[in-house]
Amino acid sequence: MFWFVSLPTLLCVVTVSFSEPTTCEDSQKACSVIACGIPVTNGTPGRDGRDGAKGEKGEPGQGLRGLQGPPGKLGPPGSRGSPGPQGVKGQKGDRGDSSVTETKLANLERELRSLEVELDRIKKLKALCAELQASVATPKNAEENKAIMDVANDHAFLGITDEVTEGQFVYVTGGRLTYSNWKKNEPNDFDSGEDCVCLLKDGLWNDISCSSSFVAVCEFPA
Ligand code: MFB
Ligand code: CA
Ligand code: CA
Repeated sequence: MFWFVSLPTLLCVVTVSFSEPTTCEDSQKACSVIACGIPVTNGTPGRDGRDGAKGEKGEPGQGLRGLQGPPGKLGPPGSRGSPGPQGVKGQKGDRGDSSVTETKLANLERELRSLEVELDRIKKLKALCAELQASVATPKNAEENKAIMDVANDHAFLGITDEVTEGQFVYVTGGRLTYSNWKKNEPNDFDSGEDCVCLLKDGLWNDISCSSSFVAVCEFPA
């Protein structure tokens, strides 16, 4: 055990062996400046020592990782990739609901039959007059309209139809109407099936079904 007592004038270094106990008095015999029994206080700290030699390089520190920065700007689109391998063949689909298709087909067939009947009637009208080297009367002005009305003296078919394009009436001999005398709110393609034209007793026109039964007036070239 070493006792160092720092005094301004004298220092004694006293060494003791661990084999025998040593009292302060014994030490005092060896060094008169030791004062026994007087509590001493620590001396003032000495000056800092010189810096030691540079240490070995330490292991990389495990410091706190910085916060993740914001995402960078979107880079330019990459080049188009090559087509991937062909996919696995899909499972066979469920059987389609053919009922809707069958219904639509039935409606179309019914409409076609109706048009065929209408066309047939027009053809018959044309054929009737054609046999006489005439055509179904088609008034091109009010005077002709009245003349046909007087001859027919009843409802009569005129040689006019919108069979080909609904709402676009043309002469059965070709060409678009240049004169008309429609009744109010006509033509109306009533019940979606009126493609022929009837001259009424009062001289007005109404579009009617081509399967109707009326007389026809044949018009002979002048
Ligand atoms: C309709 C007419 C149609 C038929 C129907 C009986 O007028 O446009 O051609 O004559 O009546 C409401
Ligand atoms: Ca029509
Ligand atoms: Ca009508």
